[in-house]
Amino acid sequence: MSPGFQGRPRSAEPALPPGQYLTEDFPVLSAGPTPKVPLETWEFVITTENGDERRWSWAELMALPQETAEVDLHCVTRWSKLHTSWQGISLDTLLDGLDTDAHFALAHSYGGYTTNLPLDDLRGGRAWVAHTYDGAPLHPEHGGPARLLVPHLYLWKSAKWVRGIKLRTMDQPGFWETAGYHDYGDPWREQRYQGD
Ligand SMILES: Nc1nc2c(c(=O)[nH]1)N[C@H]1C(S)=C(S)[C@@H](COP(=O)(O)O)O[C@H]1N2
Ligand SMILES: [Mo]
Repeated sequence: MSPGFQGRPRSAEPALPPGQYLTEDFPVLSAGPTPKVPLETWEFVITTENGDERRWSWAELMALPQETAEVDLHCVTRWSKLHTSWQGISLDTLLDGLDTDAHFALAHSYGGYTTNLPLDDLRGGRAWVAHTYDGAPLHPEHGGPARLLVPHLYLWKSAKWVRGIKLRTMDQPGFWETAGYHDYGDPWREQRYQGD
């Protein structure tokens, strides 16, 4: 058997989680209208389980170290988009030195959307507050001015128009999790719905 005998060599096939298909465009999935968030009043707040707050204005956030991330996106509605390019601030930077015993995080957005995830999943270079997509300011439909980007979980965990993160000792389900979607949402284990 020579490599490439059947055309495209296997190693060049994109790695997709089970049940996903590849898309080249960037679908918009929003549960409600796109909120208008002026940068002058925009802020991002991390609240610990004790009620302590860390708060950043837009200018303060942009003054933090910026990272570039090239990541694959996996939506629970079965589309995946590979090699997307983002810029933003690592959650490692935002959580650095924070005094907390919490194990859970509840992200909340302008407009009211929420989603929960283990605090550990926001650490380790795996999560960003992203404001730039493909070299341009993130389009409002996709979550601009800034969205959470947690690409190792299904995309509903990447809260658009993110406004803050509440650290919690108890796990509290968010919008889709309350509606029956999986608490964790690992695309590689196909954790779409509760019980998966
Ligand atoms: N604030 C907010 N964030 C959200 C959503 C939403 O409705 N509101 N939808 C989620 C879902 S289900 C998906 S698949 C992705 C879609 O992101 P996109 O519209 O940029 O493709 O955003 C997630 N983040
Ligand atoms: Mo979704």
